[in-house]
Amino acid sequence: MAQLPQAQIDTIRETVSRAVAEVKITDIHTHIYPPVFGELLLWGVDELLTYHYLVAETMRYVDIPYDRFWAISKRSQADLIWKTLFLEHSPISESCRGVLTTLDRLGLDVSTRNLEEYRRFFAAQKVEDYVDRAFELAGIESVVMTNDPFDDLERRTWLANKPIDSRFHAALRIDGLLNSWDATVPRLREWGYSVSPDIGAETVAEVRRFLRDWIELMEALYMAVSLPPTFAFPESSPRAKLISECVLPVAVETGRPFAMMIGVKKLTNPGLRLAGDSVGKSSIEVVEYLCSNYADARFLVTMLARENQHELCVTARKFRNLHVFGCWWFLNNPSIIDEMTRMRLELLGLSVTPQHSDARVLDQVIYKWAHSRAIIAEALAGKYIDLAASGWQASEDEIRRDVAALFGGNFWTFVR
Ligand code: FIX
Ligand code: ZN
Repeated sequence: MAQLPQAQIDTIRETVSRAVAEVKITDIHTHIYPPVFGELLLWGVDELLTYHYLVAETMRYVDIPYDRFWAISKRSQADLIWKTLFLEHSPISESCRGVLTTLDRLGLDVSTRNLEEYRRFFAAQKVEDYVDRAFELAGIESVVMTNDPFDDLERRTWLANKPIDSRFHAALRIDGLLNSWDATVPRLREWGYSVSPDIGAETVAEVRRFLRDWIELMEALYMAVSLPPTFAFPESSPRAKLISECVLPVAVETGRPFAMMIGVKKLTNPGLRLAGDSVGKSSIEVVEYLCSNYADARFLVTMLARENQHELCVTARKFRNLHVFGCWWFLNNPSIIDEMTRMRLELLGLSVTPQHSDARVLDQVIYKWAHSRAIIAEALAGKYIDLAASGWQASEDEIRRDVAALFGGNFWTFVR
């Protein structure tokens, strides 16, 4: 294998990083909303600072009782987090760095460390214009939301049939249905679905009706659920029965994939609320079983444990109805994004969606994509350089084609 001249290596690296820097992204999993959803859309510096990732990191330094922390205003929480993580310690963690990348990309002077100055900037923004600005800075074409019909505020907005910004696609989130069935039965009844806890034939039909109704109302691209490391299938449980009798039949009937986000231990430390969730290694056999026994259904899968990543890639090599996506949550860190992306490119080629932002605050799309683009570009460039060393020269158009597939094209092909 010939050693490539450095100039050629540099050219390939530049071509790939330009293609990755310029591609318009479809962000396939987020928790952001268009302004029409009101307070569900979080944005601005105080929301950035009180992101649950930063709450978890702050609580490692401060011994304030959790309840007292949650009782103070968001502004005071942000003050404490800024003081603790940015002023009393260097903000080197990925989540801290993310806040600074965002402020910098917005043109704010990070060197002043002047939180009040940053607050004045955000106070002057009009949310509709700010959505445009954030999408532009992040290079986003559209996002897929996380839409929970069991959230009252969200539910009311959908039932009000307000026009939804077409850059925000919906995903029907059914954690409430699958992970807390008993608590969900009375709500479904309230909404006119005659269901009962024991999931008989009528309940199966009614749950299917519920899913169809909300897929249609939201024009949902997929159904999604987060699942614990202990998730088992098949299993004699309401969750397994609802998946096999309701979710998968409706998925096949409507052509909507079923997205499984597997490996979260909810509220390992309840005092930390959203920041209290943790991770556990999950069984890949469940994914294998579902993909092989429900060949007509399509599965979007991301797993939370680093230990599951290799076997997930190998499983995707066995099942074309499985699409692997994202470096989810505790994996959304540069060293792990790099590791996972290289492994996925080597095992799955370009048939993967390497990243999603999981943005909970609108502004986060700016830093999460700035950081991930750079890491993915570096891993990808290495592949084209290896190819060139064997004499296979990918053209700029071919590279742009491949990059477009990774940052949204594959997803649209899979969901359509
Ligand atoms: O289940 C999910 O969609 C998770 O992404 C969230 O629940 C989690 O809190 C989060 O924000 C991860 O980044
Ligand atoms: Zn999420």
